[in-house]
Amino acid sequence: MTPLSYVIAGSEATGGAGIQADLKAFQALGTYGMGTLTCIVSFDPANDWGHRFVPLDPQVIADQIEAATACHDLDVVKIGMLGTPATIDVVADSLGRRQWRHVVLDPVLICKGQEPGAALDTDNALKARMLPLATVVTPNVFEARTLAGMESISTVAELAEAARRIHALGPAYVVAKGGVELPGADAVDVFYDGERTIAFSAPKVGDERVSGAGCTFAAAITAELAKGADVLDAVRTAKGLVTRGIHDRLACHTPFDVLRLVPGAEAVAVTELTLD
Ligand code: PXL
Repeated sequence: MTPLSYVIAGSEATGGAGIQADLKAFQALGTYGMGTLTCIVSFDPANDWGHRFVPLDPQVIADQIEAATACHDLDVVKIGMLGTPATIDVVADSLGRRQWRHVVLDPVLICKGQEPGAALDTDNALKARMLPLATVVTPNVFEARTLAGMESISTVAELAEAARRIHALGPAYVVAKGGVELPGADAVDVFYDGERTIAFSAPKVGDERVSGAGCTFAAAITAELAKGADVLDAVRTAKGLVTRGIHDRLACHTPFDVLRLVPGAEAVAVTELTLD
């Protein structure tokens, strides 16, 4: 049977992040991809590439989810940028209408250009309504800090503590991404499933953040889960693919490069270490 990968996320008009990145990852991993749009982000070249953010009408989001789920037998979904409490409500309600084998949540929190007040409401709604539905959640350091309620995260041990706290909020699997935010030669992600704490590492590729890495990581996990992989194998594959894509990054006129998936490129080897 054809593995089906489904994402509910925003459009990022330059093609680096958002649903554009998700669909590329779905295709690269040999799955049939489909997507529901929640919002449209257009960077503003005249304003330091800040985010111009337009949410879609909640009914339009509900209609898309209805169409996708009626057309295909879906059991795995990735949730990317939602952006407003109203969007979170409609997505949570729609997801709650059926059984999902996996809901992979990339808890995209802040978006430059949004009002901080609105962003706080959105963070709270995400925590209250989406975290309990998620089976896998993939916060970066900033998101892990916010969701876990920690002052700072600057070591792998603190990242592991954040993963444990987030696990207690609902998701069966937490993958907290250290990326370039933690010191050291390697980019370390910490996996926690209530029993095992496992560090996945690969050598850092420079010290700058690359656009699209977080989106591609969660999308790759989703595609592997759609293919029947278990979560640990899916995370390993996703990290190898994303690290390769960071090596193969595309330079552009934004101040940051974007991840690029080159067809046929071999995944980077990932090291695994059980902690505690
Ligand atoms: O990388 C986070 C992200 C996700 N989704 C959309 C985005 C961004 C960042 O720009 O625009 C739509």
